Amino acid sequence: MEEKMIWGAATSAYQIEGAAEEDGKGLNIWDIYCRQPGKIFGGHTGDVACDHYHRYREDIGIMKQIGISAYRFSISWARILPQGQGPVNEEGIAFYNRLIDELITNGIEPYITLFHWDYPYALYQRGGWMNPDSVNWFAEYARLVTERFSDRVRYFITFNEPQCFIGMGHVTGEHAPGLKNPLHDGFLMAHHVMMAHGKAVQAMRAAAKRPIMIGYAPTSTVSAPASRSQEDIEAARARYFACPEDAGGWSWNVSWWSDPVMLGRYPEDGVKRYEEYLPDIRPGDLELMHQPLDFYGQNIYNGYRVKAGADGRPMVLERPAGYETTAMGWPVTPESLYWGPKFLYERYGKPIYITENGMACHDMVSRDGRVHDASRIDFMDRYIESLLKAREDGTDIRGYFYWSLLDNFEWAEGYKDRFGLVYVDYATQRRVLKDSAEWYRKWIAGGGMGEGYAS
Ligand code: IFM
Repeated sequence: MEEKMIWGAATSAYQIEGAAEEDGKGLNIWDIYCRQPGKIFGGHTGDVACDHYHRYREDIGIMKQIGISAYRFSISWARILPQGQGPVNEEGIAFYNRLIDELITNGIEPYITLFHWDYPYALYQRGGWMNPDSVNWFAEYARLVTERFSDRVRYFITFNEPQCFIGMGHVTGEHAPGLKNPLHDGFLMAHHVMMAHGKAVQAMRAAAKRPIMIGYAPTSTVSAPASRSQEDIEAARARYFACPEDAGGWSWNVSWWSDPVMLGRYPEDGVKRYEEYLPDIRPGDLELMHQPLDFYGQNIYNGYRVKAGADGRPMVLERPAGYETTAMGWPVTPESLYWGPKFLYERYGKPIYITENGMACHDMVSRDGRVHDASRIDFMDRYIESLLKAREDGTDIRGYFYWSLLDNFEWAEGYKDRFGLVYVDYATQRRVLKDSAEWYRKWIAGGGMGEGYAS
């Protein structure tokens, strides 16, 4: 690969910023949801989080120390548009201007995600993603972000993990706004989200102050072949892109959320399987969703193994007894960063960024004052090795963002789970760089195939 590989870290607004009601910010659905008893572990909220709103300079200093060349963060929609649309909150814009300027001064490329789950409460009260106007609301917000920041920011991502904010937020109900709507509503909201993506891309291209790069960041659990045989590889690929037979599992799906955006059509098997839940798909809807993109992001944490069964159909293998897991019980499967990007690149043909990858560990500050997170180092080492192997084998991979820079608010799990390269003591807001931050620093500084690597 000729293209340079970027090494970054990612966060999202609600998970780190805090300042929930400061400087004119409007409320979002997570502000409201967290205040309902029993919804979040320990009754935690994002009201203060990592206080990044006030400590962003220190945090950027840490990024510089680690040596990351790119930082992926999200904008809090309600911080800059308190009602979701209409009057602009200039103090909110000023915060992001300070953040962006500080990143650039420190030689770190900003990657803006427009939407990472914190939907403005005022728009939710108007029907949220169920309302067809949500398409225009998002495009208006995207236009504003582009007008204000594209003089300095080149990379933009529309949505982070639409599977989660629709599936977990509006169908299974464990995330904000906590709805358990019928599946038909889920499909309608998904349709609106992808139209909102397309309309936003059009608005952003029109408003950009200079050429910008736009991508999309869904998530997937990767289907990896049990062996290198052609049959198993085909079986794994088929399973990865298939729409689940059980419509209840629909939202955890690659092709439903990406084929319309990347290829301009819904996957055929899904259209047949989910016929009874489908919204009214009007002429022009799919064309709108399918706007030219510059890259395709993917959040990948783990996967499962698949082999070709005797009847040729994909068979998912049981995990072996005692398989490796993270502190949250997620399987550790480094091969996901080989097969996921490879299959996605073959299907969608766009440069790939791993927009999130990481693990939660049982981190603690030891007596020597340090955080010895050996298992995170091993995880990163093995996952990155797979990713670079895929790159060597011809998958066009442009970057890797570790999730997350800081320990932060892990949604329904509150502050229980720690994903950061940097430990946060929430009582004092003291930051401690973990051993993994030092490992990543060395990696980027030229160890292995760090910055500037070209195969
Ligand atoms: O913290 C989340 C992030 O907001 C979205 N992707 C998965 C991460 C870990 O659960």
